[in-house]
Amino acid sequence: MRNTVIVAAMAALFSLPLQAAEPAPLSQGEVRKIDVGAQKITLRHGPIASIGMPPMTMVFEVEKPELLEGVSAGEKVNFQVQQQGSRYIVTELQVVK
Ligand SMILES: [Cu+2]
Repeated sequence: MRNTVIVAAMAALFSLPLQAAEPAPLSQGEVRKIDVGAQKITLRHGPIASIGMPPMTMVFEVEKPELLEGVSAGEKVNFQVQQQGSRYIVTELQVVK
């Protein structure tokens, strides 16, 4: 809450649009494994600036199973991830054609 107020004050001060209104840029990855039942996806991903994560291969949760539709292992994807405590949740997933 306090941070929100500070960010809002700074945005007003510099007449910039609020960062919160804009989603973080998508991160790049390659699909290693998909588990639709468990709503999980294993990605070899590049750096994720929004959560300060270096490149690695790891398992993510997906916000909803529909995100995994039409996605296969081996495909390159752009994705958005949100950190909730120790959970990393993919909220957007696009196959790179
Ligand atoms: Cu990671």
